[in-house]
Amino acid sequence: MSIPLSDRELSLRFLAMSGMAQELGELASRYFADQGSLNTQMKGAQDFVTEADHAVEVLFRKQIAAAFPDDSVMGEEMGGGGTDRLWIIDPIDGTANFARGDRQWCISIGFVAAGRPELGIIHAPSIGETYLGRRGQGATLNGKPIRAAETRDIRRSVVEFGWSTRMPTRLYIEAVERLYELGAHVKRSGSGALGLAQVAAGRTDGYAELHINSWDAAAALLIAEEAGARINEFFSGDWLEKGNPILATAPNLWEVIREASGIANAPPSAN
Ligand code: LIP
Repeated sequence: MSIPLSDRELSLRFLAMSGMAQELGELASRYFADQGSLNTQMKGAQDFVTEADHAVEVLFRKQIAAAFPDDSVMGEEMGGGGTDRLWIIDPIDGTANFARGDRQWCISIGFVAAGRPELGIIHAPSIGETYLGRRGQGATLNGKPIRAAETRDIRRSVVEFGWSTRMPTRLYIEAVERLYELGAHVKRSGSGALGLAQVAAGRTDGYAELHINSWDAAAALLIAEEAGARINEFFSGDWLEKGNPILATAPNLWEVIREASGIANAPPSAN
């Protein structure tokens, strides 16, 4: 049985996150600025990985080994596994954007203790935004408190619906059509973490995706919840290894968006 982290141990990690993300952001931004030399590979259709993804994750692992040697790391590019003190990183979320010089990308880092996220940071250096959240202590954007939107009318809403080849495109198109028929405006930015952060900041009224990976979502979903958004039970079943469907909405629009998206509140339990 693991010993629960003390408030002081969580605080030390929370205080360290911003500095670590800043250093990682400076490294990523150097690659981003040199698009002509950026080495980009394809993991599958519309699934990109660049040398920056790998370099940022390598540096993050060095940061954690130095600062918190007893903690574990799970990353999109190098894998890893769960203990009770687990860092989850997507080194570049929105890689397709990053690889084309589009500024909508970020570094997403979550910290999980006893199976649930306690801390999260979304650092987007190209757009000058850093989102932070700590369970029970709210969420901020560039140090200022943020809250989910109060929107009540779906015909005034903006909903982001993430897409990937991990799920049938037909299901995606049908869900998007249902939202448009209700009067919502539907968009997609290509970064699930930034999309969830927009819900936390009250700039959009929902983020939905039929499947998303743990490293994309762990930090941003905690931030959205701490900002007062309604979220589905993403952190259930085998979420860490297999991901889950995801939904985060402005509280007044939860039912109508959940219904139209086709995303159940409780994702499928572990297989
Ligand atoms: C992205 C996710 C997004 C999904 C994209 C892609 P990546 O992560 O943030 O939610 O729709 O297909 O998976 O690959 O840029 O780290």
